[in-house]
Amino acid sequence: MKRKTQTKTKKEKNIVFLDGEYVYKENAKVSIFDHGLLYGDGVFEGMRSYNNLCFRLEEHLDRLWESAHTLMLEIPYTKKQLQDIVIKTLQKNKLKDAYIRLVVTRGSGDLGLDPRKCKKPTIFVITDKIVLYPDTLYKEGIEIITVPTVRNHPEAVNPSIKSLNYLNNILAKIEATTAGYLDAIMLNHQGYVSECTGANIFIVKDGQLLTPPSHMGALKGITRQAILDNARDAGLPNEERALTRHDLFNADECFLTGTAAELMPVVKIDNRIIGLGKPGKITSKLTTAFKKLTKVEGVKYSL
Ligand code: PXG
Repeated sequence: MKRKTQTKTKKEKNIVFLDGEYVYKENAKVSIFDHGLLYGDGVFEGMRSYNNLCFRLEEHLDRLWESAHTLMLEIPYTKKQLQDIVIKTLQKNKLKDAYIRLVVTRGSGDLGLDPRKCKKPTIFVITDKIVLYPDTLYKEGIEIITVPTVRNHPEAVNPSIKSLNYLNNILAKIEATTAGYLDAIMLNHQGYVSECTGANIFIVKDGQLLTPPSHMGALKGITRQAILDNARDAGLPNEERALTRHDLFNADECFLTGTAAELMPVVKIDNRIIGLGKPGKITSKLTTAFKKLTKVEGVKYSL
C-alpha cells in the first residue's frame, strides 16, 4: 500500500524550468521583489504541444522576442536555447500533449519601478496537461457580450505586446462573467472591435473571412495567423479589416481563436443571433484545417 502511494506521488511530480535549473514545482520560488510581480513588468507566451509536436514554437518565440524588444528587456538566451529549454521541460514531464507557459520578467530589483534596478531577468517554463473546454461549447457555440472596458490604447500599452500586465483584459473578463457570460468582446478606443480577453475574433460575411487588424487593438495571435494561412491556402477570400458591432451582429458566422480554445464558434452577441444561431460551415471547415496543421507544424520532440 505504502509503495503504491510513493510511486503515485513520484509520477505526479511536475518539473519546471526556473533560471537555469529544472526543479520540482513546489521548489520553484521567485522573489517578492520581482518586477513581474510588483509591476507586471515582463512578457510571456502560452503555447501548446500536440502529440509530441510543439505547435509553431518558433513563431511564439519570435513574438516573445518582439514583446521583450519593445520593453527593452533583454532575454539572456538565444531563441534556439530557449526552444531547447521548452522541449526539455516537456520531455522531463513526459508530456505528449501539453500546455506550456513561458515567462520572462524584468527580474528582482527594489521597490522603485526603474527597470535598471533589476540586474537579470527571471525566466521560467511551466508545462502541464492541457485542460480542454467542454465539447458542448464547440458543438453549440457560445454567447458573448461587448463590455464597457475598452482595449488599451496602442500608444499606452500596445496590445501587440504580450506583457504580464493583463489588467485591461481581466477587467473585461470580470464584466463578462459577472453578467453571466464566458467571455467579452473588447472594443478599442474608437469603438471598433479589437478582440476578446484571451482570444482573437473572426467573422464570415458573404463567403469572406474577416478579422480586425492588429492596429485596432488585437494581439497578433499565433492561432489567428494559422487560420489566415489556412484560408489563403484554401482560396477563401480573407481580409484584416476594421469591424464594428454592427458587422458582428450581421455576420453569417463568428468564431474566436486562441492557443487554449483553438476555434470556438460564437452564436450570439449582445443578444443578437449570429447567422443561423449555430456553428457555421466555414468555421467547421477551418477547424478541420487547423487540426490538420497541429499535426504537422512545429518543433518535434521525442519522449
Ligand atoms: N488575444 C489575447 C489578448 C491573448 O491573450 C490571444 C489573443 C490568442 O493568441 P494565440 O497566440 O494564443 O493564438 C491571446 C492568447 C489562457 C491563455 O490561459 C490565454 C492565451 C493563450 C493561452 C492561454 O487564458 N491568450
